[in-house]
Order: sequence, then C-alpha cells, then structure tokens
Amino acid sequence: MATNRTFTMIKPDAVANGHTGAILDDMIKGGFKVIALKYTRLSDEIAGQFYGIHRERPFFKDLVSFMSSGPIVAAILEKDNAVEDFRKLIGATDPSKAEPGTIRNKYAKSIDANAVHGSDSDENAELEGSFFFTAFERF
Ligand code: IDP
Ligand code: MG
Repeated sequence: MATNRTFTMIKPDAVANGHTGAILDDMIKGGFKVIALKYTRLSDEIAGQFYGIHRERPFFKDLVSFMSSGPIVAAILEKDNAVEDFRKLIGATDPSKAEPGTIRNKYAKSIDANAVHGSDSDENAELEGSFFFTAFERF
C-alpha cells in the first residue's frame, strides 16, 4: 500500500538560479505539505552515499560533483499517494521530455542539472528522509 510521504531535494542548479521559492510554491500548490525542511550543502562523500545506488552508472562522478557544487534544499513532503503524485508533479528525468507545467519542464536545463529530486518508491522515500532528517526535525 502507498504511504503518504516522499523526499525531495531542490538541486544546486535551481537554488543557484533563484527558483527555490517558486518550486516550493509549486509543491505546496500541488497539494503537498512540508513536514521537514533544510537548506544545506552536500559534501562529495554525502552526495556519493545518497546516490550510491547509481555508483556503477557512467554519470555517477558528474552527478556527485554536481550535487555537491552548491547549496540544496531538502524536504519531506506529505500527501496521499505522495511518491507517485510527486513524480508526476516533477516530470521526466530529462527535462526536454518532461510534460509542460511540470517542475523540471519549467525550471530544469538538462538531464544532469534537472532542478529537483523525487523518491522513486515508498521504501526509498523513508530511507532518504531518514538520511537527512532526525525524528526531531519532522513536523
Ligand atoms: P530521477 O532523478 O528522475 O529519479 P534517476 O535515474 O534516479 O532519475 O537518476 C538520478 C539522477 O542522475 C537524475 O536526476 C539526474 O540528475 C542524473 N542522471 C540520470 N541519468 C543521467 C544521464 O543519462 N546523464 C547525466 N545525468 C543523469
Ligand atoms: Mg531516481
């Protein structure tokens, strides 16, 4: 059964381009409630751990250096059917294939700098949320 939480990051490109407020607004207007929120910068080591599942992919090294290149915003979001609905709100990984009106369609420039992360399963949503937030940082 689907849980009601997902995990997201606003990636360094979108933060650097001044889209943080607009993207949070799209998430909230999309029906998601912010349960936890953090503005921080990932080290190479932390970014590598977070994306460890992609270790063998050819873009892994570039992904890690991009994700640690500047500050990000991390959040846990709540909504019915959160994981699936959030993937719809952000659109395809490659922004040139993302539906009009989706966050990646509006704010992303390329497949590597694609503005936002969204968990791909309930299990990963829980793991990723716990990677960033303690129980005392969730409301
Ligand atoms: P997702 O973020 O839509 O779930 P994943 O396949 O999980 O996509 O890939 C994780 C991240 O790795 C993507 O968001 C993107 O930043 C990066 N990435 C994925 N595929 C490529 C690629 O072919 N070239 C460069 N970067 C990629
Ligand atoms: Mg993914």
